[in-house]
Amino acid sequence: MEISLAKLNVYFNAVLSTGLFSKTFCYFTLIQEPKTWTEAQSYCKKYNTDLATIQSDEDRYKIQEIAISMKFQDRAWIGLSKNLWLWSDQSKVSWTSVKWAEGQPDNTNGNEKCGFVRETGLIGDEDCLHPLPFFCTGETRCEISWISE
Ligand SMILES: [Ca+2]
Repeated sequence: MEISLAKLNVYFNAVLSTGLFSKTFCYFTLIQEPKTWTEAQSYCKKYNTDLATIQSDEDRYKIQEIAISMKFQDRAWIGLSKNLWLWSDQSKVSWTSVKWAEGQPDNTNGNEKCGFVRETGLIGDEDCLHPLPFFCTGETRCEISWISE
């Protein structure tokens, strides 16, 4: 059976240990249960990861790949927030490598201090208390399944 990349679902746990699949498939994990930004960050950290950092074409491609495979068409928190716009791990944002969605950031009501990513891999700002699905980074919660023909 041939397994195409587009049919891979990225999910939870240990299939990787079989050695059948590349680790790159679990670069990010999408958690579909909506949480506030802070709750989402805590959730990722509980599994020894962090909210996703998205600042390269490869990162954007991974987001798109996961979104397609999980039929996800929404916004999801990533590890971006401002006072000074930092990633969740406190590293600085490389603004040349961040790509905003059209019309973003718009800081609606002056209250959008956290970053989300769309299924396109492009990012925007939103009220941190707004519950959204979210992307964790890291490899501790990865599982791969696929749909056969
Ligand atoms: Ca916004």
